[in-house]
Amino acid sequence: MTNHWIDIKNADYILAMGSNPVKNHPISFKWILKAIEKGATLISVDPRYTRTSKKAHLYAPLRSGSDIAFLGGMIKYILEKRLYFEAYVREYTNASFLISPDFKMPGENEGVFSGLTALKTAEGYVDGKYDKTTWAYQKDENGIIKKDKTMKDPNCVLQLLKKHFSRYTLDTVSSITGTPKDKLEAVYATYAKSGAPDKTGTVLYAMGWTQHTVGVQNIRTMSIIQLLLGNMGMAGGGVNALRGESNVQGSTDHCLLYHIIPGYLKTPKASQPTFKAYNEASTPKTTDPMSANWWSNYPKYSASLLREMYGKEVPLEDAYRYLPKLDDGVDYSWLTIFDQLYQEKFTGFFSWGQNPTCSGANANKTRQALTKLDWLVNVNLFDNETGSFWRGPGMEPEKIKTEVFLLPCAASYEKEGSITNSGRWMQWRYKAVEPPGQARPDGDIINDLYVRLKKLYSGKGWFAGEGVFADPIVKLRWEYGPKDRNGNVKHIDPHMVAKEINGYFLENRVVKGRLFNSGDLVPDFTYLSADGSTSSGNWLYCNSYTKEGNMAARRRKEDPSGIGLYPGWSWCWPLNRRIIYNRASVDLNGKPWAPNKPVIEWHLNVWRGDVPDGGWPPLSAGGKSRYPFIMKTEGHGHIFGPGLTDGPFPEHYEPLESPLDRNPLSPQFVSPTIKRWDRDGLTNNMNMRATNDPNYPIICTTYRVTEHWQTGLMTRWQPWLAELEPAMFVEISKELADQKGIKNGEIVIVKSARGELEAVAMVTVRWLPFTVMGKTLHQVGIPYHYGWATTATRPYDPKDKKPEVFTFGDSANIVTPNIGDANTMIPESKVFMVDVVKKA
Ligand SMILES: Nc1nc2c(c(=O)[nH]1)N[C@H]1C(S)=C(S)[C@@H](COP(=O)(O)OP(=O)(O)OC[C@H]3O[C@@H](n4cnc5c(=O)[nH]c(N)nc54)[C@H](O)[C@@H]3O)O[C@H]1N2
Ligand SMILES: Nc1nc2c(c(=O)[nH]1)N[C@H]1C(S)=C(S)[C@@H](COP(=O)(O)OP(=O)(O)OC[C@H]3O[C@@H](n4cnc5c(=O)[nH]c(N)nc54)[C@H](O)[C@@H]3O)O[C@H]1N2
Ligand SMILES: [Mo]
Repeated sequence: MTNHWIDIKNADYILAMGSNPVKNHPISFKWILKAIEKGATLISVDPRYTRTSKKAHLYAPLRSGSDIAFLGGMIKYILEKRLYFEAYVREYTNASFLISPDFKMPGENEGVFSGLTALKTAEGYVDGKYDKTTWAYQKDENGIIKKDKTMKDPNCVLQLLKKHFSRYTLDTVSSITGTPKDKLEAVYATYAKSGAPDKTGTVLYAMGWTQHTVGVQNIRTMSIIQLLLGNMGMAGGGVNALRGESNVQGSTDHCLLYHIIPGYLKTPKASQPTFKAYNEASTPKTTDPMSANWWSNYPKYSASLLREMYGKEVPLEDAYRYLPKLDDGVDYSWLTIFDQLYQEKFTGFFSWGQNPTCSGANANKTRQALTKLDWLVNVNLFDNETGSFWRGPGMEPEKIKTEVFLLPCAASYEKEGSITNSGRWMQWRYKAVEPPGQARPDGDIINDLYVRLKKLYSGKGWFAGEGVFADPIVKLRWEYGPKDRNGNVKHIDPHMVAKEINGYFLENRVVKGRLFNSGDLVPDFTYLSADGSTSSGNWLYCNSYTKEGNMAARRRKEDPSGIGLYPGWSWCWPLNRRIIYNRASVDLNGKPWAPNKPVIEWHLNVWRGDVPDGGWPPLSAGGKSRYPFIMKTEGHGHIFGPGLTDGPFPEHYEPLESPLDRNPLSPQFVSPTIKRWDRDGLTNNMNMRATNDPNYPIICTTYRVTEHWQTGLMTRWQPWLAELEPAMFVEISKELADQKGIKNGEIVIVKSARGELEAVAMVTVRWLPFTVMGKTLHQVGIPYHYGWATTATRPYDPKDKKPEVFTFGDSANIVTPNIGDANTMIPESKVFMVDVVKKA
């Protein structure tokens, strides 16, 4: 979230699109209701009429996978009717920037942007990669970007945007999305009202937008709208990802994903052999003196991270050499890892706090992949379908070589530590009860693993001489708990970990006129240094554990801002700034655009309110000021976004599995730059695809219910919850049910090119057929919480021979496709093709 949960109450318009907050983020609704009480309008856009739709003032359906068309139409509407917030767009976004005259857009270039190298096939380009040379700003002789502040130059971003989206007429959009035209217009007209300077609109999105081959571009389309309407940096505005697992924000900050290391630093690449080369490649440059270009501080953060990992004794270049490197052009995402497992490129696998045989797309392939391992370690609260994969449907245990270990671990209430929520708030939590039996906190399991690995690699003791390239492990600093006589950490102390993440001075230093001694905690990241004199496990969290104590544990309830910032409650990154990009919430003189809900204000030559995005004076101060979007090299919000792999503007492409035989907008069928698993290896690799295939004529999506949590490990064996949602079901419209002769409550089979799933038919008015390109299309939906281990095979209580409620079903991922987003590789679990038939 650019903003935070409580801030939703400040919105005048709330668009829940690509999410279902009533079901999946119920507490968010507390703040949505507060906004509604003050007169806000709630809009729900979802293929299915959800509980959020029920609460909304305005609901519009759309066919899964058509959000870019839907929102592209909104961009056209805003531009044509001049409903954008002109001063904001001109001063704070790159709308006025001039783009290279060689840049070409899909409307004039066979459905793709300029610079594509790809194979041409009957369905357009495939296996493509963009050379982004033409996606460039025009610059003057000093390297400063050329601008046209009138935004009339045909090569300026605003005019290009207008031209690009001029193709997204109401008729075209409606025929792609299946949304009636009056609904489109109603949503556009309502949301566009948030473009008034003192009005704000927020967007709440989650997996309905991300789990697509065009997932990142879905979010980009909305980000463009938020910039056009001047909603970024404002109270009640922003682009707000309602995040999933309770600490997924924290784990992403600390490097859950393969392409980043803590604090969104870049994972080193093999082509960057030295720390110098790595820093050089990672640090953006600008000649514009008005741009803060915050990432120019990169070397300070990377050096401090290496110091945390390897300490002062190891030279920075050596420490860098110890880090694993990515090969160029290879991705190490979830789909790729399981494909590699499937191809027997791994011998062992730690499945840590996950259940991939149920959560991962194309689950049959995932399950097969596990049979090819020598060993599997399942670190979990309970045994699950992953640890017991060899017992699953269709498995022949006697033929499976994989040795499985279960390491029981403590649940969140059985250990101390922090959780960072979607609003970037790091909140400290305490241990409530002791873990049962042999269960231990994850940190202690990792610590044991480390102590033993170190012993193996150090060439001492009973495993002597096993270590190859031992230094990266042996020299690792490990100051995470009290030590035993051998210098090994006995157990993890979460406070020591939190302090390491914050960082220390490693030498006595005077910085900004203050004296610090070696061993002092660093007050915030502006004190970090590139010369190796500071450590910090994550620069973004520097300031979270200081001389004043554990900031995340704070529980002060005052709100001097009056807009719900609560600066003394826990701590949030960066620097306790509750709304990021907040310098865009004021005019050039530092006066709030929305005086009724000011985030910051320039008052008597200082900022008051939230922690400002940099302390420089407002833009009217000229050279002493800095542009507000400080994380962008050019200091401006990106309406034109040249950083992505699949285009600087969003463009509608069909999902990999589509009910159509062509893209209504252009000759390019699906995104040209996605990795087409269905093309390399085909069926022998279990990457099947069915598109425009009469055997699979129905669109399908997957989603959540309140009663279950994820793959259901923690909820399916809870008798009350199981009673409420006992079984895999498929929601199907009355029209489709009639056509198929299916009755409510009957058992049906949902089948895709990859597998078959039993489900209870839930015939409902919540789904309506779509009219797309003149054809009637049906969509169905299935929840993703089930697995093959049910209470029929495993009772709630081992002593309980006859459970009262039987759960049944298997994972939705039996039927989902093996395809990922062009930028992130998240699987396209929100749209694919199936058939639904009565069980014989
Ligand atoms: N009770 C409960 N709460 C949860 C979870 C849980 O398992 N149980 N899981 C948590 C996790 S990890 C996450 S990531 C979040 C996910 O939160 P959400 O993203 O809200 O969850 P979903 O229900 O998967 O999907 C949201 C909606 O997307 C719609 N949808 C499907 N296709 C499309 C499309 O193409 N476009 C649009 N606009 N919408 C589409 C679906 O109909 C669905 O209503 O929830 C979190 N909260
Ligand atoms: N078809 C389809 N597939 C999806 C999605 C979808 O919408 N549709 N959503 C996707 C999303 S958003 C997500 S986040 C993934 C989730 O995918 P997974 O993370 O693989 O699934 P979970 O069921 O959340 O697994 C978490 C496991 O952690 C265990 N656990 C709980 N607490 C702890 C702990 O403290 N320590 C350890 N070690 N284990 C613990 C739980 O028992 C559980 O088995 O699924 C994805 N898969
Ligand atoms: Mo998630």
